[in-house]
Amino acid sequence: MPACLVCHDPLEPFLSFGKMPLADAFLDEPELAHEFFFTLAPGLCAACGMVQLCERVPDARMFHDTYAYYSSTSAGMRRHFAAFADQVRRRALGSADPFVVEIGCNDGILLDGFAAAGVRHLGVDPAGNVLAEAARKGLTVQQGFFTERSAMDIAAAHGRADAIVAANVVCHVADIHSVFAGVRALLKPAGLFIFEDPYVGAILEQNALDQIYDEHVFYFSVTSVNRVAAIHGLEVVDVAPQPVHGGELRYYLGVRGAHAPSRAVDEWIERERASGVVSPAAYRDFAVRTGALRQRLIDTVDRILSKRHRIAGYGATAKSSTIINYCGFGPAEIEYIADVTPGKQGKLTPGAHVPVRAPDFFRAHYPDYALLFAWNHEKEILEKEAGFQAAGGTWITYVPDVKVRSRPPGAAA
Ligand code: JHZ
Ligand code: ZN
Repeated sequence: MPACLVCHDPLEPFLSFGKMPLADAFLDEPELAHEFFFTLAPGLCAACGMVQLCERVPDARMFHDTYAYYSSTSAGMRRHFAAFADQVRRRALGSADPFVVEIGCNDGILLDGFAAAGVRHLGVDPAGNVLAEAARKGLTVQQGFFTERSAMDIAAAHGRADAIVAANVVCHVADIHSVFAGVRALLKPAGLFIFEDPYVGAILEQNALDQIYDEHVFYFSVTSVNRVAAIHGLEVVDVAPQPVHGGELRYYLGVRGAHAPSRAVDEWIERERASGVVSPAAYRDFAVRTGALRQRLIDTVDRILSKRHRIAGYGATAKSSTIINYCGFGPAEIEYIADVTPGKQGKLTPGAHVPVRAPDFFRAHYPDYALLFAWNHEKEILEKEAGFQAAGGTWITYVPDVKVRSRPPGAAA
């Protein structure tokens, strides 16, 4: 029986995807022979409420110098992070010479907002290639994992931080105790630890099973985050929902007693209790619903192919690895996936080995149907690719359910 990474109680798996590849491990032909697989199975810890993967992949296998995801590929996300930086500055950076540390800064999409305002900052990330992009922009960065040890070194070298921030990172780190202990050591007594991650309540509500993959070790709720925080002398003092990545929560944590928690914290915890977000039944239902959703997507694809229509994908997301491999699709079903990331283009997707192509290739080879794997960027992509529908193409989305989009009025038949 696997054990909870937070409290060591037994975990109850509620779903198994079987053997899955690493969601961001795009491959060249010669690499196919030694592709890495692991058992993808999320579970709930009934004792502390933390949802997490039962089998974990070592950090260094996922986060290294050829990391596939560059955060700055979406204009909407650049706006989101500019507003995030503004908010952190207003709420936590009032001292004379404030210092902010970002855990997992990637290409610097969030640090940009601090640097532009002249705020002393440090970004830490193990992935050298994305970090080089941040350094190229003049941001102050350091390569490595954020651990209790490295946090103490940062405090010794730069002083303690007014704010520690992270986006789509804390839920990626199996050694969550090292991260929280590091935060406690590095944060000023009145400082704030502000981070955001996909909200498990949104995953349940939207049947977003493709949020489950190797890098997402944890699926947080306010209840579960507050319990980990308490172990390290921290507490959640505010919570704010964010409309990005399919529904996230931004958590504000302080040293216990340093800030009065807002009413929102209790309200969220009560809502989670009432809606069952921390109870096994909700996850059993999720497994049943998403199993049916998978079948509807397979049937939809089969129906389209039986009419000899062509399907391509859009957005070679980490999420797409889960849905594509879970449905058993390959290049016979999905001809190619268009993606703007240069490092993904020309490669094959993990597990299914669907070729990744540039968006220009999509425009030159429109399929009849395009499966939108970057469904969280729907507005941005549908606007950018308006020509596809105008040329008679049809989008398919699958969150919260399979939807074959009709063409906009006035489009060519
Ligand atoms: P997107 C990654 O997940 C991995 P992914 C990671 N584990 C995580 O938690 C989240 O990010 C935050 C492309 N694209 O953001 C770029 C276009 O081609 O949904 C990306 O490859 N054209 C860290 O991969 C992908 O789609 C566009 O116009 O699921 C989007 O990936 C846009 C907007 C995106 O995250
Ligand atoms: Zn637990």
